[in-house]
Amino acid sequence: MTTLTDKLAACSITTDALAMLEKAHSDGVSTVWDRHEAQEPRCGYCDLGLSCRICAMGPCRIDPFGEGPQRGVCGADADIMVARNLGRMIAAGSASHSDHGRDLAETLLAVSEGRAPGYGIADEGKLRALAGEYGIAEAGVPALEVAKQLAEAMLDEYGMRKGRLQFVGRMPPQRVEAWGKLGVLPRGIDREVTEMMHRTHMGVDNDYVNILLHGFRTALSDGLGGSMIGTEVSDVLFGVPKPTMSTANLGVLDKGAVNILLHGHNPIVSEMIAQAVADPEVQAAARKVGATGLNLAGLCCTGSELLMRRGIPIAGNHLMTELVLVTGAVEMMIVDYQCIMPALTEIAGCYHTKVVSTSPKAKFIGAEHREFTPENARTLAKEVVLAAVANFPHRKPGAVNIPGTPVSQMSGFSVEAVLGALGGTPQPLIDAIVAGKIRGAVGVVGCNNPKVKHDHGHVTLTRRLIENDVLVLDTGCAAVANAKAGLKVPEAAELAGPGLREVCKALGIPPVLHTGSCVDNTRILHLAGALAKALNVDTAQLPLAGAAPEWYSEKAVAIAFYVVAAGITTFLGVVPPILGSPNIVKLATEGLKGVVGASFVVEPDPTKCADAIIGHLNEKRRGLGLTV
Ligand code: SF4
Ligand code: MSK
Repeated sequence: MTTLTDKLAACSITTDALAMLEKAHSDGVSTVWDRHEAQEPRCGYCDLGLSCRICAMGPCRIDPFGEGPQRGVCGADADIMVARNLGRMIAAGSASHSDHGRDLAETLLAVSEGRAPGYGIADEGKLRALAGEYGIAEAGVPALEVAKQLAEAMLDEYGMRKGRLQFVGRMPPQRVEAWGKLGVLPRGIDREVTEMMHRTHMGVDNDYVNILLHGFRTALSDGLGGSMIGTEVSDVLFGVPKPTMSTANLGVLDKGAVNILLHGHNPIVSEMIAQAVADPEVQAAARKVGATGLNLAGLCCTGSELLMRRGIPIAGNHLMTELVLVTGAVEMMIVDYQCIMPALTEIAGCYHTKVVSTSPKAKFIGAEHREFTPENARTLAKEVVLAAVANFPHRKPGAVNIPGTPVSQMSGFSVEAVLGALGGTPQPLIDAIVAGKIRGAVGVVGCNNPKVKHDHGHVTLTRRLIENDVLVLDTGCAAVANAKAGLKVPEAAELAGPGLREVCKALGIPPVLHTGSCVDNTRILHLAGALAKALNVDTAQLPLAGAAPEWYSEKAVAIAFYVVAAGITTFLGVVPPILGSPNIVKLATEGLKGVVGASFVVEPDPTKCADAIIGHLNEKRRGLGLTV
């Protein structure tokens, strides 16, 4: 008979999660795992991508066993249905990241026009370098004027009518030429997303290959457009991340302090909250209510943004966002957008936690809405933080349980920091790869998903890769998992194979480099482009791979598509809803190799996945004439 302990143990590999799952059970709080279980058995048609509700002649489904209907009412077959569904996932993911990037470009514009008190240009060097990339004359021009021109040029890229996105130039000419021949060079960001929605309307693009090609174009408008703008403008406004020490897991909460959690993706609000917390008046208010002070911690990707730039500790990733509330020690959770489960307000209501939403795009029933704009952010941040302080006396002391001891981590590996650690050029990395000390590099990215034991995929895969001399760059929720497992301190070099260990020790870096949040996967893309250019080869020739062992989000689908479009084979731990179309499965896993020089591999077992990645890196090494 399965006991409760066995049942909970199957949910997560992390001790803080398990402790809070037990507490949730005794507190009568249901979590994402309970809701996941309640959804079983899942709809087999949807799982295979064989259901469609795009129009009112439907909903329709296709029988995968060939006995029932083989076409929807409009005549769509399995290939069209799967391609349309996948295309819409890519469009939604690209739109999410890119809209985040737009908010940053608009904030940069507001700063340049003097409308954003509290914000400023944190890195003028980066601002001027970006202006140079955009062909904006900046020498002798005041920084705010440069910022205005750059923000306008970036915002123009959203609705651009002709040409191609500026950051395409970061990729090697061989790759750009291949995209040109395929007709997938990304044009305006909004244009590609809109076109995907158009093509997947009933009766428009009825060729599954043509839909998926536009999927690449849409995803590239995210990777070399909206997401990359998000990353680069965040660096200009808040600083380019540098290697910084911090901590991770639920132990970062402080029993004596007013605990404020920042959750979501966009640093615009969280940076202002971080400033407000440092205000002496706010600190004095906290002491007045009996707290020792204020304690800020991050969750998910907003957490990564704060961690990378300010060293603010991170409490957890996607599946920890409910469990952190179960500690009973959180006065306030401030959210922006994306990956914020609608269940959070109900769970917060079981304790004394206030949830504050901040974006007009993301409101929550049960949350207090305080809308942040560039103009009001500084004043509002202080008001919101003072409201968190006022909530401290409402804490129920008997309900508080903060599990675990924080684990140390080193974060902050922007492209600039990686190149800085290498002495300013990618050459030492190239030398280490050529010498076989580093077999290759893999981006381990993406979410958690209750279909996978929490953090098991990320940590098992990453450990095996570094043991085999593979340098890992991680982002988002994968990065939190690896930090909690202790893989992101320089001492973790001892867990790496001999070659990688030697390189890490020489440079004083961990074998797993945190490059940021979900939008910051563009840093990995940028680095891949720089490596390929330095070697005068195509990105597809390099010993690189992408991996998303626990992905759930449409944004992850967009990321996977732009990574594969860049010629980098990507390994997925969760099966995407495409199995209903054998033609699309064949195209994704085999056919694409001849088209973009890369493919998708689905391998749910993280150990087998690591071995498959190592085999793939070896094949790329042989292709370059390197030893294996
Ligand atoms: Fe059915 Fe076609 Fe409408 Fe989809 S688009 S719901 S398959 S009729
Ligand atoms: S937060 S998109 S669960 S990585 Fe970026 Fe994590 Fe995935 Fe959200």
